[in-house]
Amino acid sequence: MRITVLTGAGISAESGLATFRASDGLWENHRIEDIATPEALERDPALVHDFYNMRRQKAAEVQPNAAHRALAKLAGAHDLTLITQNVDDLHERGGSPDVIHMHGALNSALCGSCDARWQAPKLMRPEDRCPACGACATRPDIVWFGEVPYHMERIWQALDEAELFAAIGTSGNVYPAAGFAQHSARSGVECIELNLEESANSRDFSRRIPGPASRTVPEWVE
Ligand code: BV8
Repeated sequence: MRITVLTGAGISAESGLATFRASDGLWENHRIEDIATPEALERDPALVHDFYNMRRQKAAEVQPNAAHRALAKLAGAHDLTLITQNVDDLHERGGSPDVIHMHGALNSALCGSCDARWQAPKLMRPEDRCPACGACATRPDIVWFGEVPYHMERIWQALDEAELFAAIGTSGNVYPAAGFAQHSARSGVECIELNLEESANSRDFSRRIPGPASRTVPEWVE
């Protein structure tokens, strides 16, 4: 069966990574919408680098949970397209072979000048230089608010061609990801939501499986 899955911060919550809602969308009294923007990097590069250095460090310290591992198992039994809004690498470390990071990845660095990408160091600093062009324009390889998400062509195609769409651990607040269920439903795809609580777009799903992902996802995959 062709299955398309979208995951959000909720799938990594039980591994110990804070979700955006749990932290009230705040970090050191800054709204995340105010840090996760190109303007924030311009205004206060040290603050933005610190925010991502802290999250890169934390993501390296935690382990994938049963939900990540269950999706890796699903990939072995079905034609699965796994799309994640998350920037951690827990899907990969949980065994998923092909993960579409639509909002980028903590372990990747990007040159704002020549678009080169490389493995991000543990700590990125404003004065770092691009290894390819030497410009002092390095940034986390993350899609910020106001920027175009990665791999959208492949994502729209996977949403149209799926026989089943499942959203796991996302509050449905950020677009275009929050519109994926509606998009798939319009193509006649069955949409299910596995989430701890109601999300902003629960009404877009024909079925909901409430509860913690580390229990609901392995049960659903079974
Ligand atoms: C774009 C990387 C154009 C950064 C992120 C007005 C209306 C509509 C849209 C807009 C608007 N104004 C502006 C926009 C566009 C904007 C947007 O949507 N803004 C919002 C605030 C309204 N979007 C953009 O700018 C995007 N770009 O639109 O470009 C375009 C459009 C289409 C096609 C091409 C181009 C780019 C947005 C990307 C921002 N970057 N991440 C970083 O990580 O630092 S967003 C970030 O927050 C996440 O990636 C995710 O996408 C989003 C929400 O996070 P969630 O994953 O849902 O996590 P959250 O904490 O919110 O929820 C967790 C859920 O898990 C909860 O429901 C909870 O109950 C559940 N849960 C908790 N524990 C568990 C659990 N579930 C199961 N088990 C558990 N144990």
